[in-house]
Amino acid sequence: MIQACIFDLDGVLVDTAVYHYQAWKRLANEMGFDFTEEQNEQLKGISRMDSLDKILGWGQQQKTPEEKALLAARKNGWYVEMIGKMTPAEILPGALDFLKAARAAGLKTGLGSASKNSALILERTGLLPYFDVLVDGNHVTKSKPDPEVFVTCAQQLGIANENCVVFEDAEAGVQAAKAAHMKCVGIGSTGALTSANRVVPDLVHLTPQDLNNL
Ligand code: B16
Ligand code: MG
Repeated sequence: MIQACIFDLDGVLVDTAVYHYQAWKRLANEMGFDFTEEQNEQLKGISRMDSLDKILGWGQQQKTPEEKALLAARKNGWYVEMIGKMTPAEILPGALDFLKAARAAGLKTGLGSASKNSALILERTGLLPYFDVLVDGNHVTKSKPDPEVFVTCAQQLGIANENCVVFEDAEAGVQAAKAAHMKCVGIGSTGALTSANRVVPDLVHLTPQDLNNL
């Protein structure tokens, strides 16, 4: 019996991937190389430092840990400037209505995001009041596909893992949900995220009542 919904942020509730892409691209361009939107797909759901390592690999750049910290901070400065201007109009289709319906149906709601900027994004988009618990990159040490972020969220919600359903747009996140023994709804094109229990294009196509038939 499903008792809680745990939502990933980027790609499920809002599309911040476009801002991540712009900021990482600017950083790569400063270092003298570029990467494609297809490559950017690989950065979805993984942490800031893991993203930087991948990008540096694409550009064949060697950096010290100190240089990497400065580069990540530089990218984050540009990113925060962009997300600081987000509005509720940027909530993805169906997300707000689904959150409201889940809470009205008595389900607990939690956030399980890799982002260290989740509070600012939720505040800017007006989504903050719809969550019982927030767990993000500030509270965990291991990145998805490790299940730590979802397990921590379930613990804080006081709900057994088996009774939680995770909403994810990234393969690493689907694997994390499965490793936590939670149900998983993939958000994206059907055909991708094949290990999710069900894949829907967006939250318009789902009701809380559907969750007990996953
Ligand atoms: P930050 P999610 C993830 O968010 C993004 O998908 C990923 O591209 C990003 O690197 C990660 O957050 C860290 O974000 O730099 O803001 O800490 O999909 O887990 O909500
Ligand atoms: Mg995501």
